[in-house]
Amino acid sequence: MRTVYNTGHAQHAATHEFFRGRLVPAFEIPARADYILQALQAAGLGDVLVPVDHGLAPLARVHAARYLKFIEGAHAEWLALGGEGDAFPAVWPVRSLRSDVEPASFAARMGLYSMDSGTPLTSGSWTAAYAGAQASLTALDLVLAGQRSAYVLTRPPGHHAGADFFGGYCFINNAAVAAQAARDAGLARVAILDVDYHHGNGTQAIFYDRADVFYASVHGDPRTEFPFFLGHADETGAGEGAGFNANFPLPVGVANDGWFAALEQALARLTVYRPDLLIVSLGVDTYGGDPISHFKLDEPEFRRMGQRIAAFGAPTLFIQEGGYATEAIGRNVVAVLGGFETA
Ligand code: OKP
Ligand code: ZN
Repeated sequence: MRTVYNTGHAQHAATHEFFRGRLVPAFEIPARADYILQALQAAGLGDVLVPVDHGLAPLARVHAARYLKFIEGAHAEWLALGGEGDAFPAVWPVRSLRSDVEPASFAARMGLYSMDSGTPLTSGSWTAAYAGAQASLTALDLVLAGQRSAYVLTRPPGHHAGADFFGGYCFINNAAVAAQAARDAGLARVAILDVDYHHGNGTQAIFYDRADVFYASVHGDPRTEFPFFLGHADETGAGEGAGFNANFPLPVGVANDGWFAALEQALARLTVYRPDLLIVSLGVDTYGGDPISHFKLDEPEFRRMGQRIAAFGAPTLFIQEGGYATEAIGRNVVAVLGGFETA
């Protein structure tokens, strides 16, 4: 399997994030991708390619133009106002406040275009996130050209980013950009299988009223787990998209067989859907050793995951999302991809 590697990922390098009212060392760090790259190369998984620039237009197919413009220039605005280091939002347009009028204030726009205070916006966030979307589009091209699969090694992740907001460490929704590009290339049905520990609220929301992109997710129950405000089982799609969204929230502590039982249910839905392309939002933060997540998957289960996804039988684009047990992330990702390859 070929990998497209976001060589610009390290431009997004936050040192700290807000957690329980304090700045703590960031979890979503460049070393994550370094470990994955090392493990891929040690395993001899396949060629590692660099992204081909497809421009801004494919990003603008899923993100609002004013949002992309804001993210591109946000850190420079922050510095111009005397901000130091990474930028964080502090005020949000919650219920009863207006989000249709774009404020002039930078602080207000930071809140308008974000969902949490846990996502540092750094000097290189835009560069890294933009390159990640390009890597996703480049890998999609490989699959469209007939490859059975491809893997996007990128960070920051994407699945929490909505059409016009960042959050949950995410700025550009790579899976959504790739799914839309696949549709634009003529594929009739695209499925996104999100196996990250966290529900991909951004991906779900982007395609919620559409039947041409099915979103299915197995994740920690939002009653207790981030992103808290989306990801319940009763979210099944709306309008033309009714019946094309499937959530499988699981309680904290779920281990191997409990997780795979939910995966079977998700895949059963996708089997009926018969997608022309399967995009896997590949978070390995379901691992028992993950420092911010609470499932208990053992290392061998990641191989089983890859084998099971291969058995689904669709052309498959893996896109890296979460996974914060940094020293184990490479082994877990390679196990999924290797399991897929040998199945
Ligand atoms: C991104 B992805 C922990 C706070 C958690 C948000 C988690 C985002 C996970 N200190 N903040 O889905 O892996
Ligand atoms: Zn996650």
